[in-house]
Amino acid sequence: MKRNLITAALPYANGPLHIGHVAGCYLPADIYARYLRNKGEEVLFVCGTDEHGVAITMRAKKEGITPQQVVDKYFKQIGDSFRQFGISFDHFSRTSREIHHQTAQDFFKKLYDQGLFEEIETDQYYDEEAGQFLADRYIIGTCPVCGNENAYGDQCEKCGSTLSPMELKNPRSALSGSAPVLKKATNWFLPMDKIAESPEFKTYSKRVENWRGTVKGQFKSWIKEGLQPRAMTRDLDWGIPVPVEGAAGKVLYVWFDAPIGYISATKEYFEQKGDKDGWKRWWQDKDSRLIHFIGKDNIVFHTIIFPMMLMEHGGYILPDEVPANEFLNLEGQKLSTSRNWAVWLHEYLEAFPGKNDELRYTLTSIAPETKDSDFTWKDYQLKVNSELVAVLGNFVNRAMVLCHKYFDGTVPLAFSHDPAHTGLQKRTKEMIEAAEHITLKVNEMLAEFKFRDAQAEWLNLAREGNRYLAETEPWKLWKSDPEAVKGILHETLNLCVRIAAVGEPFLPETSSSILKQLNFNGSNASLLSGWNQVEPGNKLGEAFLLFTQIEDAQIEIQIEKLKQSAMDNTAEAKESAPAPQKETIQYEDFAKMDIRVGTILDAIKVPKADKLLQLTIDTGIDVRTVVSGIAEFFSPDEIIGKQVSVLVNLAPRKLRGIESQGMILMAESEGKLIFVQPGSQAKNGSGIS
Ligand code: B3M
Ligand code: ZN
Repeated sequence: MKRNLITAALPYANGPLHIGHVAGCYLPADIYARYLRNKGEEVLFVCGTDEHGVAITMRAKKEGITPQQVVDKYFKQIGDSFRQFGISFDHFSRTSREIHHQTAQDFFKKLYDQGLFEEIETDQYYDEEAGQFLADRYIIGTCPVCGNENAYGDQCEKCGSTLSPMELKNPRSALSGSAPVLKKATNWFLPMDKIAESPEFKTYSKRVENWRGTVKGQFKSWIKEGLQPRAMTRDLDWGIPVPVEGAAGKVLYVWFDAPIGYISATKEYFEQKGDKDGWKRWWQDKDSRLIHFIGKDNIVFHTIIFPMMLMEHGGYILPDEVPANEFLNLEGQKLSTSRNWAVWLHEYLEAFPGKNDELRYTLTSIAPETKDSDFTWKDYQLKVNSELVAVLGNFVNRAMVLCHKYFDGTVPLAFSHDPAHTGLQKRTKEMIEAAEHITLKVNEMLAEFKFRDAQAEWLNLAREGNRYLAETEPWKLWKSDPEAVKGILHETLNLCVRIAAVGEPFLPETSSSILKQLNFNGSNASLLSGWNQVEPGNKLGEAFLLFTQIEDAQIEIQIEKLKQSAMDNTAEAKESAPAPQKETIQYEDFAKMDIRVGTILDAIKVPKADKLLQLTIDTGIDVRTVVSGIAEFFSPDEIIGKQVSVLVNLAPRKLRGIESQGMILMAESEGKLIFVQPGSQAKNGSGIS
């Protein structure tokens, strides 16, 4: 039997997990691991946090804490969320551990000693004020493609172009704001161009043919465009020191060390078990399969760079499958950490306690396996209420309640060969055959990483069950033919077991709730071994509802929360830092201004001027016309009757042919205009000073 080594991308320890991470990587990996375990296969499922790279240092800068504090905080938070959500890692590690530093350094050293790396000197941006080289993300400048003045050295977030720091116009350092200078630095490059030509890589490339479309597509396009040597070391101070002489101040490229994290997590797992060499069976024995679950932005690293590292090192197996997912959107928009446009896993767990499976179900039902997909709260509510509650929960509950009602909560006898029951038995046989067929299909789909289809097919078991009960109507037979009712409910209970067993990878908590109601304790593997699982005479557990309705109010809170984020984002975008104070004036300068309280008597739009309103104002001194640029913020109707502050001795000037005699005082706040008014009603003409 094969060993299955399953990895899930190491999340950066720079922020909490959101549902996009879950749907794209951790949930499918967990489903697959559970599926294989239930089949009785050997599985090792590893993960951990990725604690190096600029992602971490940027976060530290933003939060005003040290990188170490950042990774400690998020290692804990991410690990806690995974545990609470029930992702079944066999081991969850972190790349800051000694065992990982050692493993990554040894790995690098071996490749270095083999003479694999090319030592190349390049010009790198250096911040003289901060006294350090700048990672691509730390260089900001004008995008050569769209002119965005705040493009990063690796990417312009406005137009999406991939950039290199040298392409930016007017580069400046994100650390000090100063213009960086070019300085020569030597780094070690992985000769990807050469490795791509090796027979070993060519052989490996054949595997890619069987992988998902996007994975294959990206792989091929990288190869076609021609691979370039890529630096495996960086001039940074956060990371794993490069273990060779003359490399002071350099660390391993985060994408060199992170995938090695899978190896060190395996090592750590076995070390803790007292089996020091155990990891080798998983990484170095050809009877092991290596399967990487990742999001689509990590494809090149897992299908090209890491395999190249493994094959050049020698002795390692190469990935058998890389089921990468597309992206999940939220309410029609891209998930975004910085814009807080996300459903955070830890917040979900808090807001919906005991509803892990409801989220698992929804996310799998929209798994972005072949294209980007969209999570909406309405859809979540609909799926929980109309599928989990109405189909699955309803079926199991009917089965349980009927058994409690008629058989005092024990498992009834199966059909005997009574000729009177031929028709019923035929119908029962059909139900069992349908269930067997569905089971086969689900398993086939799971083996092919089609989790969304597999889950949808699985729910058909409950649909079969509901149909079976609706057609056989045991409640109508009870008086006339209790033996028939026994047979029907006996098989209904067998179907419940099947639902629990097949559904465990998707909804593990629900599966165990069903088994608890059936008072069953067996392994999932044994439950799948055949149809007949329930024992007549056995006592059932108490009946309880598997799911409850998601109410509108619950969903509205979540939708409101997102709306708030959207509003904060707009306000933030419009908000500019308060303008610096103007130059000092004397009291006499101020005293020259004659500002009075006035009332708007009339307001009309100025034709062909989007921004202007023509106001008629009672200033207490006279009634006059003021033209004001407030039309985008107020409609004429809503301001008539309002008291305002008017600068009355401003020299008149013509706007669109209308003479404006004065100016209304406005406060500008977060992109909005607000009237400056007396705190309570004042007499028109009152002076303001
Ligand atoms: N931390 C990137 C990411 O979260 C990275 C994955 C590492 S897997 C070895 O997208
Ligand atoms: Zn751009």
